[in-house]
Amino acid sequence: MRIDIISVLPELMESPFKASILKRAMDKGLAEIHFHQLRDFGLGKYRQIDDEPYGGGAGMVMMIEPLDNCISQLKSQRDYDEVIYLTPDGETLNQKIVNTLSIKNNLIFLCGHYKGIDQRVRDLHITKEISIGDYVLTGGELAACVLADSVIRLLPGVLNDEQSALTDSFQDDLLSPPIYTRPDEYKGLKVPEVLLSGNFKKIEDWRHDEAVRITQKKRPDLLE
Ligand code: 6GU
Repeated sequence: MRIDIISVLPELMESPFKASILKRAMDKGLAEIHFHQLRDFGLGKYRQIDDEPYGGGAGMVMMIEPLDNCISQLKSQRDYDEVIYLTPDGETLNQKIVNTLSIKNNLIFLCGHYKGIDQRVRDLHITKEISIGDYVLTGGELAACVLADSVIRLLPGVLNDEQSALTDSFQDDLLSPPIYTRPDEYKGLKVPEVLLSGNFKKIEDWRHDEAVRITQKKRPDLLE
């Protein structure tokens, strides 16, 4: 998978892909991330990328021309499955969207800033708009990292068997059951007997029952 990320602050997004599982995915060539500094497509001596909104109002708007030039250049080089705009007014990200994106080849992520982008960029190029939750960030960069992380970890070969994504919370619309490791008793706090029983059928049943109980308690909306 190749992800092209367009941003005025690409340096904000470098470190997540330089450690641990995501780094290994990059090193193995399973995922490629290319950052594009929107300012390189800015207009005039000052490489302008934003301007005041027509009709007045607070905040600046990202201009169409630099964005169109950047996106069009990428599109001339390869076909993209989706051009995704990270914005608080997009569709709220969930595991289903992540699963769908994980089978694509080429994605563009556009990180919003200021008051947002000229509507005509959305009309012309954007195929999907994603938010990572109902709160506001200073820009789309951290959201782009969240989205890239969630998608890349699903690519074949990124996780090993122990980390398997199949047992993730949300993959079956249930939260994960409690987990424990040694010691089996700590300051009087005991590990549930069933987990020490060696009876795999009973353990699986217990885990499922706990997953349902915890989902009911914390996220009843997932059971509907
Ligand atoms: Cl994608 N961008 C910004 N600026 N804020 C957000 C967001 C995105 N998702 C949730 N809050």
